[in-house]
Amino acid sequence: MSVLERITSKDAIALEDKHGAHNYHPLPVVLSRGEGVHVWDVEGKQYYDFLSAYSAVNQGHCHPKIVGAMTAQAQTLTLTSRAFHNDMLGKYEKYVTETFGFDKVLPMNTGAEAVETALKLCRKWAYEKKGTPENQAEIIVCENNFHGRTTTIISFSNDPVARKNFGPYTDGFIKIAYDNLQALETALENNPNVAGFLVEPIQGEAGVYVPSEGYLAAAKALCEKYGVLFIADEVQTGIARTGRLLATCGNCSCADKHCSGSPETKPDVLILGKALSGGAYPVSAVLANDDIMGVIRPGNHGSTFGGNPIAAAVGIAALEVIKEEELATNAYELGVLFRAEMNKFIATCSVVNSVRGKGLLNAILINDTEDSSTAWDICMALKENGLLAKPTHGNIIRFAPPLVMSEEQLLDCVGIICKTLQQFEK
Ligand code: IF1
Repeated sequence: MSVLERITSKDAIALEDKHGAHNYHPLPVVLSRGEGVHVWDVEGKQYYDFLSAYSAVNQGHCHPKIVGAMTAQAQTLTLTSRAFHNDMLGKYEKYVTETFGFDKVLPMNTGAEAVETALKLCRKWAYEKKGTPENQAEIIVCENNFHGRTTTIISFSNDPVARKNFGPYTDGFIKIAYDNLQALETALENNPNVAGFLVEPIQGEAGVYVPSEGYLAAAKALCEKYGVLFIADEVQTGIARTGRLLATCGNCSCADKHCSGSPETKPDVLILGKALSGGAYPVSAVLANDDIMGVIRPGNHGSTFGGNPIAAAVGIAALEVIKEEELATNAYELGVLFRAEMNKFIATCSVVNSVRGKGLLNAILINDTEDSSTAWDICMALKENGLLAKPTHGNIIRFAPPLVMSEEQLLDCVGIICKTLQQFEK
């Protein structure tokens, strides 16, 4: 079969069903084109994308600047491995470290790899800088976390679907309640073997759970007090999604209108992925200062593709787009508008309980049980009405459009969402 041959949605889904592992349950829509905030299915129907590939496509689909950088690099040099230098990596490393305000970056490809890298870095730092006895290092994580799919990462997940029958699991993790400073202090005190605290600034998969005001700053202060690394997983919250370049913006050079730059939340170790490439290519990164990253020496860690020339070119272009188009500011302002409009609607309806989120990472809570199909049915109806979103945890629907949306488009989307929700009023 020629790859250029036209295919119907039904046939495309049948092919996946027959030949692909069943590790996903997608909405039955087959996309073949994307541009900006829109995607089109194989039959030509246009949709607003309200998932953005789980916040990877913040810069919008097929952004010409990112695609241009990728195409030019793909025609010049794609991969050298790290056995040799390439002329793009250093430029990218300078740009990314200056943008986020760290001494060093370690480039990887996927979010899970970057999380693994941060965990290894944290442990090695503990043994070599803190004097933790060999194999005793422990890392504190939060309940209902989502950090990826590797064996080690699922070892500290508490989602039975992601975890069950994949054991034996990796030791060395302590799980505490999210958004609970007392739990963090209890886990830190009287345990000299704690090496770090790994946290999502907003829990995405858990249903866009925004912690209390001041939680991250206080958590960082506790980490400092007990001499452990504060590690932020900004794979989903980073790159302007929550209305600032980072949810934990420190002394970076973001210049975002709504970011006062709060060094009190700046992580010791920052994990990025997804929109670091604008969704064009797998690009992830771990950033830290020299006193931490210095423990990594030749042979300790690596990846065939990490830091490849295409990733470097794409990474620079993707961050330039964020800055040039002031996407953090747009996400902030449209986020305020979206929640205000949804709250107006919620006051008049019984099908939605509440809306929550930050910037353009939001979720609505459907007024039904977690095991009901209501959220899924609403997403199917949204699809019919030209907007794509996906339920998370049964009765929650996440709304995360590309950040290149205009105010007019956002209000159009609010109209579609409210009209659709009205169909579910009893
Ligand atoms: C899937 C969720 C989103 C992440 C954070 C690391 C990673 C992710 C905070 C790993 C990945 C994705 C992966 C995707 C679903 C998705 C997701 F619903 F599961 F939680 F975005 F909301 N840290 N999140 O959110 O990055 O290795 O995938 O590049 O089905 O696994 P990755």
